[in-house]
Amino acid sequence: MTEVVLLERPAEGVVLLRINRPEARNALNIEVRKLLAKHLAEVSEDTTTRAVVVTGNDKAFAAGADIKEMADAGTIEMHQRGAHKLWRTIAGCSKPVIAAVNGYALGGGCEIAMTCDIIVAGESARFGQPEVKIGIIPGGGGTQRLTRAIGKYKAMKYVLTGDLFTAKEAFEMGLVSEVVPDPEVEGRAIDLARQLAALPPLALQLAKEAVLAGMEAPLSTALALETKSIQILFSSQDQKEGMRAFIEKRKPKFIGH
Ligand code: DAK
Repeated sequence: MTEVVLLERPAEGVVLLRINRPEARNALNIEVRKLLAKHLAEVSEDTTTRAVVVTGNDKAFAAGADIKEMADAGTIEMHQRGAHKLWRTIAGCSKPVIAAVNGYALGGGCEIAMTCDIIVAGESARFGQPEVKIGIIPGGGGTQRLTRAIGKYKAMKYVLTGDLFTAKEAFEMGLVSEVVPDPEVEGRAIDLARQLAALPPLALQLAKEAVLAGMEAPLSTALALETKSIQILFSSQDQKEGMRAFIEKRKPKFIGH
């Protein structure tokens, strides 16, 4: 049987997770969701992995949850399938996660991209939350993360109409970090991951936590969290090494604690 999520190591410290159901536009069936969650939980714990790239293929990052698999499901079955756990695992990954998006990122696919920390999109990528067209609403964070990323009135338009939007529009609205030519998406995401893999992991982890937790908190609480986080880093060897290396005009060698 074909593995529906492939794990590759394209560079030192970098893990690439490739959703691999091209015949179904990478629709997220239970198996894909379980494997993605499993790999992400493992790389979160693995000290040799410093950054993660999640990608699909040239036609689809992921066209959403597998409609054929859920069409006849009832409430209790949907609850027991625990789909919501996947998005939580990605958002909770302690390493930086980069989405490399070519083709369609729709519904649950767009929601996966939005739980990543950085989104690199190809020029022809298409994003959207088209769930209303099949009688549901975004259920993997789309009503909330899209609204926080692009604001109420744009998010409301896309959530209510189900219309798709382009990579350029996504970039202009603040949903995408970078737009590059389609063939360069994966390479650019790996380059970014390699760049992150060379940086002190504790600093990256605390920076990610401060941004994400801060987004949910009042400004004063978020600023206090930031202050505590920077203070904690002064106990790390990587902080001593980074600053000494700067002063001694040499390249730092980070060890991860
Ligand atoms: N599910 C299942 N199969 C899909 C699929 C999907 N989402 N998307 C595409 N496919 C399949 C097609 O059925 C077709 O299969 P065959 O007919 O060859 O067997 C094959 O992939 C190729 O698709 P097309 O022929 O349609 O290819 P096109 O290039 O013409 O169009 C497209 C690509 C992506 C625009 C189109 O396939 C499309 O509109 N797909 C559906 C997009 C969509 O509606 N996505 C939202 C799904 S709902 C939850 C949390 C989250 C969710 C649910 C629950 N809980 C916490 C409970 C998430 C829900 C969703 O994402």
